Amino acid sequence: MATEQIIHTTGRNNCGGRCIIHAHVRDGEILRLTTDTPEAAGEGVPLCACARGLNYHKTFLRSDRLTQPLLRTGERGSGQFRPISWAEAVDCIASEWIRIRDTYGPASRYVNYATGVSAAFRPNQLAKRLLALDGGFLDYYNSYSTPCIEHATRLMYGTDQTGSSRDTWLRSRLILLWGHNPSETVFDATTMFYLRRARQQGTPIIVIDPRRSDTVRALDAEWIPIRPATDAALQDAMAYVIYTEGLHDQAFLNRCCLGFDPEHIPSGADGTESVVSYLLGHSDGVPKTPRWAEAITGVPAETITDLARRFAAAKPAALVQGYGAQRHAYGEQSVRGGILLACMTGNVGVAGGWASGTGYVNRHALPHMPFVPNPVRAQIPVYRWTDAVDHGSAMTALDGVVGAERLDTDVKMILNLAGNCLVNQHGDINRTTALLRDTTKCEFIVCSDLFLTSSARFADIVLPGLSFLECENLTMPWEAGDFLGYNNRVVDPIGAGRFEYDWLAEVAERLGLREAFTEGRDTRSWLRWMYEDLRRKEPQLPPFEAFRAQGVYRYQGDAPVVAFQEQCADPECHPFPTPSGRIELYSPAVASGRFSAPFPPIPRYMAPPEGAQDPLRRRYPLQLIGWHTKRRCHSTHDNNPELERLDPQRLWIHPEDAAARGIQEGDTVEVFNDRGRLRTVAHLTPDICRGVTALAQGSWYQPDENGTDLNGSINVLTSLRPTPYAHGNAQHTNLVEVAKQGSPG
Ligand SMILES: Nc1nc2c(c(=O)[nH]1)N[C@H]1C(S)=C(S)[C@@H](COP(=O)(O)OP(=O)(O)OC[C@H]3O[C@@H](n4cnc5c(=O)[nH]c(N)nc54)[C@H](O)[C@@H]3O)O[C@H]1N2
Ligand SMILES: Nc1nc2c(c(=O)[nH]1)N[C@H]1C(S)=C(S)[C@@H](COP(=O)(O)OP(=O)(O)OC[C@H]3O[C@@H](n4cnc5c(=O)[nH]c(N)nc54)[C@H](O)[C@@H]3O)O[C@H]1N2
Ligand SMILES: [Mo]
Repeated sequence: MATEQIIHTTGRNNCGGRCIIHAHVRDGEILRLTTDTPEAAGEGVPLCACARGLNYHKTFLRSDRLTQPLLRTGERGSGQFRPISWAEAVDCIASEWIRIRDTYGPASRYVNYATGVSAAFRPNQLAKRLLALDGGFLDYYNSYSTPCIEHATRLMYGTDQTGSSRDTWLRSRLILLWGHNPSETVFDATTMFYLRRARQQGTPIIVIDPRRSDTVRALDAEWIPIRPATDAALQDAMAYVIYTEGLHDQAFLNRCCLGFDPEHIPSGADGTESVVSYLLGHSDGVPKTPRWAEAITGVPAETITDLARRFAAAKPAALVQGYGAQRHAYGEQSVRGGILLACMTGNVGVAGGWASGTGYVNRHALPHMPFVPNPVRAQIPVYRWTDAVDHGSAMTALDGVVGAERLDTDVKMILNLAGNCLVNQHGDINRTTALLRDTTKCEFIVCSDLFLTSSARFADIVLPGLSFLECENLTMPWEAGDFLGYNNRVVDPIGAGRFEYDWLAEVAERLGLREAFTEGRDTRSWLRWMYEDLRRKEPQLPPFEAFRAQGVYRYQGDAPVVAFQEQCADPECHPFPTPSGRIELYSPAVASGRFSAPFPPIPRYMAPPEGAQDPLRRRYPLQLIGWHTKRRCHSTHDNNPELERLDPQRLWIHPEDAAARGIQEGDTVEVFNDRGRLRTVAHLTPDICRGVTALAQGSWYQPDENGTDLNGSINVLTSLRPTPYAHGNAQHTNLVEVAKQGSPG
């Protein structure tokens, strides 16, 4: 019998982890996957895989894998295809590519957001490279992850590098995790490592979330339940308590911030718009007291007062934001409110404090391909790609178009490579699929994936890709992970699957661009090229072959980082990179800007559409949020039944809301609003606020003949309404009704 061999590799889907995987292989078969250990990590943070990581082979090496290229034969979306050869597929792609370019112009071509291969050599980026060489394409800005938190952070600090290294939490006296569930939604290896340590040494941790999340349990934390999309009201009331009780750091606000009180409002602006005037009610007659906020948030006034006092008194204290509270209508405002509280308590620029906002810290450069400029300058916000298909040529700056006054064409070709945002992960699936079904709108769609996903079903050509176990790549963790990984090939490719680079090179050949596209390199030589390029900036990296054999490199000897130390100490000599050089609590740019919905110059609560206070609640009384479950990475792993046990797909509903509807634990229920309807199982739990329901995002869309989704796929209920400033996705802001299956409704 052949001996067991261990191949070192790392994950590359879009969970922040990018964990270390040791594949135990014999005779070309994977026996099992193991992962990092504290012993192997030595002084460093262990990069351990979770249940998903240890089940990768059971997700990816399955019999439902796509094995050959497919050409659509039925209506678009019908799922009817016939197998074709790679040569036919490449010919068809090249001829449609040229036809659409020559008929509608290069800007009619679009590469969809896709994170299935979140590595340095990335299918969607490679497609953009080829399109840029061929006259250009319509690009996007933003992500589905962080549009509001990034825009709001940059608005106030002028940069998104607001993070300190996570080891500084060991100096915090109090940690607030705001809309953040890192025990389940993995951001990186370091976050939970340091939160656990902080907790072990006795630091109180408070989680603010509509659900009692895994993080509350894992860290034995306090839980403050809050109605979704009302965070800014809680923040306003905390700010009110801190200010009226004199607990704020006036010296810091005077030195570093713009617009806290009427004295620090820029000249020419209306003094009644300062933060203090708003909090005290000078502008609208409503003081933002804890009682006022209780009615909106559902958090008792006493709890709010107590939280404000504790946060202001514990110096230093860290208010750490996840992305859950910003994936909402007016999601920008919950971010700005968190930053305001960090400033008011002087926790910026302090080890153990936290500037709030994005919290990014990039200590090391990332590997990347050479940059090819895109001749098309216009860009759209990513969440508005469906608008660009429907009526692109009517879109202007008011719709978030940048780089041009307006678009000059609709989108006519979409390449959707290693992603499920064409259907499953985008909002309002019923509207999106109706649009995609119309072949006079978007004329040509190519999808490359491992499975016939709901997105792939809407393609004209479906191509079989290769999973990370079958090909090589360079992997980077999210910002705070401080390591570089390598995908080593573990098993042979399945069927006729190919890595996207190889067929894109053949399309390039048909366009007369092979040499320009490949620069004569194959995948391995590009990976080596990127690595050597990086090594010039990061000389501590080992030689390529040694790195490849290890599968991972952990950076050594990094000093702790504290964001904004210099700026806070002396903002005259070290201004913040904002127009005023100060932290802009009040934004002159916003005050003079134009937005598609009201957007105020200061952090403050705005009642959002489909929020807790929307009169639409008379018809759809329950708020519905999604979250990122441990059971999946977005939609990836949904077809792996072994992981279903970890967190079965079901609707969280409060027992009182369930009783009012005659619903019991385990009942099949229908969840619906004007956009769609889905079926799932009810889970009655006091671990969610009354009036609120929750359903993990990412379940595979499986409609019946009436269009009711049978698999609990939340995006049949979500809206495409963009947020006012970032034009971001508010996929957690929804109003719905729930009924027991079979009951009227
Ligand atoms: N297991 C797993 N980990 C992942 C991913 C995954 O798919 N699976 N995806 C990765 C990616 S790409 C991303 S962008 C991140 C996502 O990271 P996040 O966006 O932070 O994750 P979410 O689960 O959407 O939200 C975090 C928490 O916010 C809560 N929340 C929702 N609405 C509100 C609100 O209005 N107010 C407050 N205070 N809390 C609210 C949710 O209940 C949830 O517990 O996770 C990454 N990590
Ligand atoms: N309602 C709601 N919707 C959301 C979110 C939410 O919180 N709520 N979160 C949003 C966020 S933060 C994000 S980042 C997006 C993520 O959305 P996507 O980027 O679409 O992520 P996945 O759903 O994981 O889709 C990845 C696809 O790539 C495929 N794949 C995996 N590995 C490979 C490979 O090696 N090669 C190829 N060719 N294919 C591969 C998988 O089968 C899967 O179909 O979803 C967004 N959608
Ligand atoms: Mo994301």
